[in-house]
Amino acid sequence: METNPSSHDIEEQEQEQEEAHDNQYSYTPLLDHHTATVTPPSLSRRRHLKGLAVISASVVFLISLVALITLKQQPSKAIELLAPKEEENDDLSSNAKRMSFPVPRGVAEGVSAKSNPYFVSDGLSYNWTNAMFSWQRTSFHFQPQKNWMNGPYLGESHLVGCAADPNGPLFHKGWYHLFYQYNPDSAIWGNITWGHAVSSDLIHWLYLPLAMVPDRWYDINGVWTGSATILPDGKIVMLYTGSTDESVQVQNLAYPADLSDPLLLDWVKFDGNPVLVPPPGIGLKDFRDPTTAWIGPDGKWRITLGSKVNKTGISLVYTTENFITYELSDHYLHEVPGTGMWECVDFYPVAINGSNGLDTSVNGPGVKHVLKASLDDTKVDHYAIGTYFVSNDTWVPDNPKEDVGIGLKLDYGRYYASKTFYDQIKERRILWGWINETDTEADDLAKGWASVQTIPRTVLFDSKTGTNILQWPVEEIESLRLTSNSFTDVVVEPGTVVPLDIGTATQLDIFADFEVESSGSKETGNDISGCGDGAVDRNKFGPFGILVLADDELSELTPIYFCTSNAKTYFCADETRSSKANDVFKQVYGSQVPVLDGEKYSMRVLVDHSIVESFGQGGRTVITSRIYPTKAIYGAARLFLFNNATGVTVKATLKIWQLNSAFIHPFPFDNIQGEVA
Ligand code: DQQ
Repeated sequence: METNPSSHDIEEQEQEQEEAHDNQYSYTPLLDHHTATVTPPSLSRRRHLKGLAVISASVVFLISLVALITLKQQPSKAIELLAPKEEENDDLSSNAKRMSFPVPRGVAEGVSAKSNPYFVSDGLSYNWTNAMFSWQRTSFHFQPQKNWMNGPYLGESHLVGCAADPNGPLFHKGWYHLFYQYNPDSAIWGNITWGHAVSSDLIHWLYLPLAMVPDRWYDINGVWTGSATILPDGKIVMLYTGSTDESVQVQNLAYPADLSDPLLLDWVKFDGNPVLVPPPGIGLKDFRDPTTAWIGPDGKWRITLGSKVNKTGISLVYTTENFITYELSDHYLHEVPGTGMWECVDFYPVAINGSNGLDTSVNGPGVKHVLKASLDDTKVDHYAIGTYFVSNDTWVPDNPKEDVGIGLKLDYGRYYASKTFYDQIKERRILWGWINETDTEADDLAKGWASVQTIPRTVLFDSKTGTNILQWPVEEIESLRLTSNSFTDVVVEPGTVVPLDIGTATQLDIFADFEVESSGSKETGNDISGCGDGAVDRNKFGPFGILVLADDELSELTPIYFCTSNAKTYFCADETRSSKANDVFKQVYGSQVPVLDGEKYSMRVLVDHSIVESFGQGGRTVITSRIYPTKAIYGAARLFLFNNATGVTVKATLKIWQLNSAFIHPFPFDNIQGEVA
């Protein structure tokens, strides 16, 4: 098998960095910012001034007084910056909201334009090097194709492409197909086409020619997101949103030109497009992203798609018998006031008991339905579990307090526009999500690419809790496993960091279980709100976990951790010290995770260069981090355990695999023409 063309540069870098590494560990403990806050740098100066005041004349005393007033203001400013004390909220994104409130880039400037609604750079660009940018490219996550060309920053080779929402995933004649929102010309959103790649195992991918490009009046401003439906006779129907020559959002129909082609290379856009235009009362730019269709007992197919009415997010339902003419249901599938425009709605059944996924049309006893919406206003994917009533095409959440958009998030990290499909071969439902960037557009242009797809994850209903789904990396990822290290019952004392000697730590599959020594007290660790301000926020019971992508000096590190407060456990990822660069957005992400009686605290963490996907308690709570280290890269990246609790010892048991790189290349048409079936 061919090796990745960029791996030579990377190996050289790794060697250099490894030689520089002297293996002498000297660790500074993780900082406790409370201490820093209580003892602000100005305090000793204040004492000094007080002393002067005692022994000096009244003029000096007055000066001291002025100084004292000024100095008194400094600590409170520091506290204001550090303390998140807004309303108690399991959702830690409030940390980000404190930082800035720019208006998200919305429809007018291009839906899905790079738009972290919370990030405003201070304008200071980090001095990125080519080696740093190269290292960020992942090794086993799907990324846009490399286009080789001359570029201003990277010399002779330049990577180009911006990929976003996964579109129309399906399995056909031995191949998994992934389509995705793609700008083939630039690393920022625009000129949206459908990129296309195939894989026989969801891990190794072969890029194919673009599937659909914006070339008709009804999609000239973008071939936007859509979904595939496989009909009972094996035909494939693709419905997608087109942005018309007047930027109106319409739904279009496409189908494969040749169903016998396993690669589905050619797509025909239906002559009668568009098949749906915005109905009365719906904004011309608020009508997008049709789902996979499901069939009801009346033999009619249904689709749903996202919209809004004022600030209420809604999902419209249409029925159809032929995918050409449609009837709008007089009910919304669902609506949630205050959630704004719903994008990329996903709707599918899950079995209440059972380890298989369900095809999209399955319904009946023993089945619940998941409704997911991507909230355009916040760029967050939310879901809820409930019951679907096919008689009037409505869905009701099990718990109205945890309704779509106000309750659970699919992923608490950097993640958006996800979509599932049913894999009829392995009888599982697979979820894809888009990991977008948190650096500046200028940096994306400099490195020449943007965005990554998550590792495909299976989705099941969590029959133990009954309140959430479970997400887990597809089993095929295990084929990348190389050597492993095991550590049993590693004792991590309060306030310590323990190195795990596994060598380079940039491509890993980590399983870690933690047991907390009984404290013998009834305290519940109630002085931290959720994930707090990150892993530096301490109480008697935590936080504890691992530090990924850390350098030996711990000058850069990303803690993935558990934290107990108010008798609840939170699963968290703290990016705040992940990079020395200031022009990237860093956030503390996380949420409550159910830990049932008798369960250990357990996490699985996939590290792939700049992407960290973390699964808490078997995938009940998931956090994807997109981070940009400057030092903890190549051979300098290390893995540690940490326990920042003040009062308990934890025991950690880990199994850690080094992971190989996946083979992700253009399809070798020249070599194996005709041998793809
Ligand atoms: N991305 C597409 C839209 C969708 C959005 C446009 C979500 O169809 O609503 O690129 O990221």
